[in-house]
Formats: sequence, C-alpha cells, structure tokens
Amino acid sequence: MTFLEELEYRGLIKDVTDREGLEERVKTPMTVYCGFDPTADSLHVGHLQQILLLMRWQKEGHRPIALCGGATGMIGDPRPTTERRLLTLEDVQHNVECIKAQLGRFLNFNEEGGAILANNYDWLGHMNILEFLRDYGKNFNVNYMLNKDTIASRLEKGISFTEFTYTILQAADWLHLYQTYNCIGQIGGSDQWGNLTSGTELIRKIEGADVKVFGITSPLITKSDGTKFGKSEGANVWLDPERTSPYQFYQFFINSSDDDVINFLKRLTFLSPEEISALEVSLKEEPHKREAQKALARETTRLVHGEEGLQEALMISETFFSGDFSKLNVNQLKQALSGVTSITVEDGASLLETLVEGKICSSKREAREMISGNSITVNGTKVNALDAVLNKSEAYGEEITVIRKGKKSYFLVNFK
Ligand code: 383
Repeated sequence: MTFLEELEYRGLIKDVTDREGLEERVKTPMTVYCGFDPTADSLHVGHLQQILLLMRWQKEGHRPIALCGGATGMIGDPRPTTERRLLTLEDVQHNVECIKAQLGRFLNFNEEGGAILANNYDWLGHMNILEFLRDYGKNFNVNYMLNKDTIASRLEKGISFTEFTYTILQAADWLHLYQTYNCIGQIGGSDQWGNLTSGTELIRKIEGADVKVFGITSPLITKSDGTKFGKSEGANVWLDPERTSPYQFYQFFINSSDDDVINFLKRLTFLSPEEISALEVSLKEEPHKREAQKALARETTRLVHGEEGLQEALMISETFFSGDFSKLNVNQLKQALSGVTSITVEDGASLLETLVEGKICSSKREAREMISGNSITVNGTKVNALDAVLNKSEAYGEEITVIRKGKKSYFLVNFK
C-alpha cells in the first residue's frame, strides 16, 4: 500500500485539491501543516485524528508543522450556528501555552527536518490593518467568500465582519508557511475545506499558478448511532489528564460500540491493517471478549497518557471487577469514582440511613433486606449488621468510602 492508499484505507481522505498531483508529490518529502485554535486550555479527542495524521506524515518522512492559532484564536473560525464570544488576549495566550505543550508531545522535533511548532500570533499579531486590506483582502472576492459553506450557512442568522474575515487570516498563514518553510500541504477536518481552498487561492494569486500546493481534508469522525463523537455524558473528552483522567479516557474508548470500533481503530491508532483485520475477526467471532475495544482503548490511552497513564487506567478498571479498592491511592480512587453517585454524611452515620438517604436503596425495607442479605459491601468488606455505622477513620485516606450494592452498583460516601 502506498501512503495515500493507506490513508484511504483508514478513511482519512475526503477531498484533495489536486489528488493526482499529490500522488506524485508525496513520493518525495514535503512539509504539511495543521492548525489548532486555542479556544480552551486543552485539546480534546475531536483533535486526535489530525494529531495522528501529522504523526503519520512524519513517520512517512515528511515534515509536519503543528500551528497554534494565537491570532486566529482572537477572532474565531465561524461555527455553522452562532457567533463566538471573544476570548481575552490573556485567556488566548494562556491557552496557547497549554496547547503548544500538548502538541509538542506527539511529534518529533529533534532530528534535522523535524517537526515545527508555530504560533500565528508571531506574524499575524502585529499585522497592520492597511497591509491586511491591501495585500490580503484585495485577493478575496466577497462573492467567492459568501459561497463558502461556513459563511453561507451563517448568512440568515448573521455573521460579524470579524468572523467573516477569518478565512483570509488562515490563508495568510499558509502563504507565510509556504514562503518560510516551503510548506505545500495543509490538512484538516472536512469543516476546514473552505479555509484550505482560501489558502490555495491566495498562494496561486501571489506566487503564480505553477506553484503546486495541496489542501487535504479528512471526514469528521461520526458514530453509527448518530450521537456526536467525543462526548461522554454530554462533556468533552479532553487530552489534559487534569480534565479527563487517563481512566476516564480509557473508559471512553472501551465503551465504543461494535459498529464503530473498527473505524476508530483505523483512524485513531497506528495498528497495521493486518492487526486491525485480526481484531475484526475477533469482533465477529467472539464479540463478548471486546478485544477490538480493548486494543483501541489501550492504543489511544498509551498515545495520549503514556505507558504509565495506561497502566493506571488498567489497574483502576480492574478494581471494578474485584471490588477491592484498597490498592488505589486517593487520587486514583477519585478518578475511578468520578461520575459515581455520591452522598455526604456525618462521621459515624448509620449505614442503613445512608442507603435510604443516598437513594442507594428505594426504602428502609429494601435497605434492611440488602444488608441482611449480604448484598452490601463497604470498602471491600461485606457488612451485614443492621446497626453498622460509617466511620471517617475507616475511610480510604480518611476521605472516601465506597459502598457497593449487589455486584456492580457503586456509590461514593464523603464525610462532612
Ligand atoms: C487556524 C489557523 C490556521 C489553520 C487552522 C486553524 C484552525 C482552524 C480550526 N480548526 C479546528 C480547531 O481549531 O478551527 N481554523 O478546533 C479543528 N482542528 C482539527 C481539524 C478539525 C477542526 O484543529 O476538523 C478538528 O481538529 O482540522 O475543527 O492557519
């Protein structure tokens, strides 16, 4: 398989501005970039596909540029629905630092011809308004801009002049990277097509028609049940371990459906086509083993959180099977139990009362039956005394008490 064939196989190519030209050009090393706007202080799983793509280009011998949009983040790429709220310069600059540190971990910057980390604030941040209008704006026909999907979809509800100009800034970036590093490729999700073609147009107008540059989009990741990829119970799945713990990150991927998992393996891991085929066979023949989901969760967690993060996620997952949380430290316990229903009680509170108050049991009667029937475990120990109490001194780290009802339901008790 050639490089492009492999990208096709993985479902990573949607549109290319000059596909035939690219097939020829990728045979020798070229420089390719992808941009990430600092809209938050962390990237999320929705960015992973492009991060891996930059890595794939680098593994193939090309030079990747990861661009952090310190300037474009001050403006905001128009969303299909509504205008964005402007971030302050301080917020953007803080986010830039965080995101640059994250991007820096995925690529190899060392070797000669290694990756480059760029910030467009360096060249756009001090551009003069007259320069912008004369040197860049003059190359964009308003009619042409109005036809771009992201702008067209906003015309009815309205779009500010500020967001309207965004695509020109992104085009200016590519021109700058072309002139500085001979960067002839830009990749992005399919939502970036309009911005990529703004760039190819600008470069053609300034540098001449015989300059060959390539805009390459990949399909956005979708889920077979129609819900949005990248959210877990409505919240984003972040790459920052402080926001989404390695355990939660692992859980997000291990919960992928049978219908989605092969697609995700192709796009979000470096497993070979042969390895993926073997997992596909396992998925068909022994779906209960969830080998494909395990491989996906393992590969993505290792990539983002390192071997250590993966081992921690595996260990925490394991405790849910054994019910024995004693091996975890308080921090790991919190990871394990985030999202688990919790109740706060006084030191020495009655277990029976807590079961009812915390709605762990639906009535006092059920609570009594559960306790006497050996179905309640407190911190890994069965409790069958109806007058049992919950003591802070017996809590993990004198902080956290875990109640298990039956085999699988967990509840968290905090003390006042
Ligand atoms: C800024 C300046 C450039 C080139 C690109 C940009 C950012 C771009 C954008 N990208 C998205 C983002 O920042 O808004 N205008 O969140 C996302 N990307 C990638 C991919 C994706 C896109 O960072 O489809 C998902 O992750 O392209 O939505 O000179």
